[in-house]
Amino acid sequence: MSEQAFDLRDDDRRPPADELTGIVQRGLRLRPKRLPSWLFYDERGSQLFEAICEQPEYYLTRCEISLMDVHAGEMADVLGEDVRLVEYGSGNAVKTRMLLEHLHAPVAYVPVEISAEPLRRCVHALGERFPSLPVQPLPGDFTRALRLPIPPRAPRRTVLYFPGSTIGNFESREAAELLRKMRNEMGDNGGILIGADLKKDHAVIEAAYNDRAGVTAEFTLNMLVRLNREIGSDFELSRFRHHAHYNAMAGRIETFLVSTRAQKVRVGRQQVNFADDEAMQVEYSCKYSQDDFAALASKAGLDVAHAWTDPSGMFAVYYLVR
Ligand code: AVI
Repeated sequence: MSEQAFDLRDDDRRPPADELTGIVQRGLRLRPKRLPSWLFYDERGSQLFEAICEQPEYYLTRCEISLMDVHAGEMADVLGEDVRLVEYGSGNAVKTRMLLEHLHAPVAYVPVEISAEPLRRCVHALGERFPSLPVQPLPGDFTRALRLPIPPRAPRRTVLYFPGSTIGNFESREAAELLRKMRNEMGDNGGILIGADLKKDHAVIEAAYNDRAGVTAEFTLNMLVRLNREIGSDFELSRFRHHAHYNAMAGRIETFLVSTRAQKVRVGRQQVNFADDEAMQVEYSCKYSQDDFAALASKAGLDVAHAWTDPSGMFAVYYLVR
């Protein structure tokens, strides 16, 4: 199964080393130190993320798929005929296929993806399964304004599909900004079909980010492997550990790389000091109750027209309209 994160930037689109060094140095000057989560997704990081999706504790992917299994037909009815489906990220072929399977006379499918290889794979896979569906790949970063390709015929509406709870990796102000941008792109009659993880028993959420096989820990530490390779930093992997905990007040998993001793790390021409037990923040995964999500959507001028949950009530997909 192939999941894609919003900010995948694998090797074909990585920023030049100088730029990357600057990004990392700036993050390490913040208090607490903080690095952006898109740094996870080099080629190895993307593979590890796929492996996370297979872990028994990581319920998100499984629950969203079972939700689609039950409700994709109903979603397609709500979206109606002649839809142009624009996917943020080139998509987990499984969920996208489940939706496309039910859509009524879709006008086109437009996967938006920053990395060439996942985009190519997606076009190929969907072309084989849906030979008569026009697929119009759009290489690019969906956090920026999109110029959608001219569709082969006039769609009745444009629906932006954003599965996977990737919206949760944005802090709430950024998430509202992204939804506002999506609102512009979907137009007056359009909509947004978006997956978001629900709040639940804290232990269940924490276990999903601390799998027993240690795949998530390897995923987190791989960020340092990537930096050592790409900008020549000298992070010593054995001197950092993965730590993910649920902050109930903020409603999010907060993931850190924690220094296991006082140490100095070289990043470009700078020496960076880490104190013993100092935590560097690398990811947020925000969790929303249905009410929280409606409030977030309303900040972007959007209403929840429909909400579906999986049979175990762990995950939700919302249809947002103006
Ligand atoms: C991509 N995103 C929705 C994942 C999440 O659950 O926040 C990334 C992830 N990080 C650790 N495990 C999974």
